[in-house]
Amino acid sequence: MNARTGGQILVDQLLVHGVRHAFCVPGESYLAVLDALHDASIDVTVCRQEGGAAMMAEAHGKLTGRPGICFVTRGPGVTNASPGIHIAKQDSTPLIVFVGQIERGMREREAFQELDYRAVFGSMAKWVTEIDDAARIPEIVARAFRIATAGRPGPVVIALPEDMLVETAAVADALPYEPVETHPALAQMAELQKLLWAAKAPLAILGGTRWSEKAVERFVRFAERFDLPVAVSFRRQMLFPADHPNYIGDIGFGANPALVARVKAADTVLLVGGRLSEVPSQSYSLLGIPEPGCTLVHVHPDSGELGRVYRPALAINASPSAFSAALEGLQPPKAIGWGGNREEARAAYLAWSDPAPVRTPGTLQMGEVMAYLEEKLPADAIMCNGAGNYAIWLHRFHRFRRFGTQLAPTSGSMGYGVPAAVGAKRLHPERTVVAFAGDGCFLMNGQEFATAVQYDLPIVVIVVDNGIYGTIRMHQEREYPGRVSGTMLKNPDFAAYARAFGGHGERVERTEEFAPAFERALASGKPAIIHCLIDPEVITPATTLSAIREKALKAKG
Ligand SMILES: Cc1ncc(C[n+]2csc(CCOP(=O)(O)OP(=O)(O)O)c2C)c(N)n1
Ligand SMILES: [Mg+2]
Repeated sequence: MNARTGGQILVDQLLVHGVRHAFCVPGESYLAVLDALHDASIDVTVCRQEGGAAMMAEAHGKLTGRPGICFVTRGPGVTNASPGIHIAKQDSTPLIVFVGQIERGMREREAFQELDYRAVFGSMAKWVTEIDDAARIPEIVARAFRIATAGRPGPVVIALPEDMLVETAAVADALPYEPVETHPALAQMAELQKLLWAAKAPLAILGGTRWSEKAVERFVRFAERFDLPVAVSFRRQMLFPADHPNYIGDIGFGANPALVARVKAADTVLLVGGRLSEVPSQSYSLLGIPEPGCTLVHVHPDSGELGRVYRPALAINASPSAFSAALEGLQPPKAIGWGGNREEARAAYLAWSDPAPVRTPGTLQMGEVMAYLEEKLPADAIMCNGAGNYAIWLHRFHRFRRFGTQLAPTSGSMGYGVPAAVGAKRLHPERTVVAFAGDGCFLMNGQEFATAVQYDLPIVVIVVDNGIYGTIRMHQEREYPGRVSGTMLKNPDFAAYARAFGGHGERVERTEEFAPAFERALASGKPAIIHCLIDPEVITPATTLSAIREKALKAKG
């Protein structure tokens, strides 16, 4: 057996496990890996900041269900990557972050950029380890792939001491990892059928990860056969097609009050893949804790999540994919008696998600922009965003129709949209990729627009600029009306920013300017930014800053 360097062994393991992409910011700590990547059939995307690199890798995890791969240097490199690691944790996304590390013999002296990764990422990652012996790379990397994808997926951090990477070892490659599947038992499916037959007003809520296009198709078929209304969790719209008559909306920030009421009134809730955490549970108000106050069937791939917050009537430890496959064996009741529940819920969703009646102050109507995009965008367009009130336009009015079309952090991490779009376009160059960003959100990782230019990735970034950290200003006006503090922004010309980077830039101040600007952006064939200036008064589609302030002042008397 030939001896290889640690760097070579590591890259060979990535190839064994099917890795085709890696995202990095280089460091002198892992030159041996960069050297091994020189001749490997892995597309390396070099980024401008580790936060961007980790988010791009995380976006790959979301789109493929396989671990996204990121390489960063020690100390400041990996701490910069931490928002991507946190997103993977909260969003249940498989991700492996490799960190170049100081030499083994220098440990514990606080050497240059030395950090204790187990301590720093211990509560954020599923597993944190350091490889001390090049001969153990195949074993440890294979385990990292398993851990990142098993149960509830998440991030793994692996530190690679610099001297270990240049050491040679004669060791065999691992075998390709096989994701561990968890199937529901027949008896559980029979029990589920019994509960559904006894239900008066059931509905399903889909969330989490470990779904696939096939799993979504199977769930759609089940929902049709049972005439079941189906909602999705916060930022999980791609789990059920919004143009399907059984879809009744999402329970995210600012959810449709009619939908919230309907979930509260349901006697049977089938929660598949999600955890119904703070945001989708509307601050833990939808179901009782621990007794949910309805018949809760909870399906989750991690047994530790079952009964963690809510006590289910039936707990099924299975991945959404395996569960959806098993649903094919369920028989609906002969006469389904949900009494028009689904039709009513659907009508409420259609009314709520129609941008036509929305009128806001100012010359740029985002409702009309959304209506245009709905006409214009293909069903497989990938839509990305970070955090901020601007995202409400996308999440309320865009009809996500396919699996694999949404990249949105349930962790609420600002700055995600641009790197997610770059990652998506690298994976699917043939698809339309659009990122929504606020003026605050954009500049958290806007530098990755340079990465889009470097790799010739014509994404379209729609910057919704209201000159404020709007979300926080909204909360501020509610709690401290009229006392504006720490939420104002003075912004650059984002269209000129795009051009300075070698992309296409457009400035839009009026509704009628948007469509031609978007067409020109697409036609340019370049990464593009459409700088949309909206009135800061337009804080949500439904209310204004002044209205929030007045209401709060009145309440304070
Ligand atoms: C990394 C990070 N920092 C801070 C916050 C808190 N936060 C949530 S939304 C928001 C403002 C977003 O501003 P902008 O992108 O301009 O969007 P807007 O709300 O104005 O539409 C802030 C500061 C966060 N969610 N993530
Ligand atoms: Mg803003």
